[in-house]
Amino acid sequence: LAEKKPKVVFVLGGPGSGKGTQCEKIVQDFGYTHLSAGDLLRAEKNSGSENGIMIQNMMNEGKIVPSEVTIKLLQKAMLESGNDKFLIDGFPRNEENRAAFEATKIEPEFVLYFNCSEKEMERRILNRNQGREDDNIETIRKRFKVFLESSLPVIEYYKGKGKVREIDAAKPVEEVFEEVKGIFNPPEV
Ligand code: UP5
Ligand code: MG
Repeated sequence: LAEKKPKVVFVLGGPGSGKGTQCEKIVQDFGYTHLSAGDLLRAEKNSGSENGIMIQNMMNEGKIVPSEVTIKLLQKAMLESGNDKFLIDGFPRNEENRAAFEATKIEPEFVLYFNCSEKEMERRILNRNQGREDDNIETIRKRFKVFLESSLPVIEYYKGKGKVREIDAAKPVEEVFEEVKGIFNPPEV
C-alpha cells in the first residue's frame, strides 16, 4: 500500500466536533475517499467478526481499540476504494495508534484539527439521535476524557512537525466548511 504513495489527511477533533459532517463535504468538492475509523469499527462489530464483542465493549467505554484491528480495516478500505486520496477520520487517537500507522510508512500530508468546546460537542451529540450506542451522557463523558488524555497529545505531536491545520469548529457547518476549503484550496499567491 505504501508503494502506491497514497495521499492521506488525518481528520481529528473531539467527539461531536463535526469530523464526519465536514468530511462528507470535502469528498464532494475535492475527490477524497472518506474513511471514518469509528464507522469501520462499527461495521466490523455488526459483521459478527471474532473481534465484535471486544470492539463493542471498548466503544461503549469510549476506549481506543488496538491499532492492529483499526489499521487492518483502514488498509482494506483503502485498497478496495481504488482511490489514492483519503480522509482518515477519527484516527490516530493515541500514541499507540500513531506509532503503528507510522510503521506502515504512510505519512499524512497534514492534520485537520476541529477545535470545539466540550459544551457544544455535548449538545451536538445529545441532539444527534442516530441510535449510536455510545451517545449517552455517561459514555460521552468517557469519550471526552479519553480525547483529552490520549488524543490531544497526538495532535500536539503533529503540531511539533508543523502539520496541524486548526479550524474553529464551533461555528455553523457552512462557516466551518469555508475555512476548510481554504486549506484544501489554498488561495493563489
Ligand atoms: N454538527 C456537525 N457540525 C456542526 C456544526 N458546525 N454546527 C452544529 N451542529 C453540527 O457531528 C455530530 C453532530 O453534530 C451531528 O448531529 C451533526 O449534524 C452536528 P459529526 O459530524 O457526526 O461529528 P464527529 O466529530 O464525526 O462526531 P463522532 O461522534 O463521530 O466523533 P467520535 O470521535 O466520538 O466518534 P468515532 O466514530 O470517531 O469513534 C467512536 C468510538 O470508536 C471511539 O470512542 C472509540 O471507542 C472507537 N474508535 C477507536 O477505538 N479507534 C479509532 O481509531 C476510532 C474510533
Ligand atoms: Mg464521526
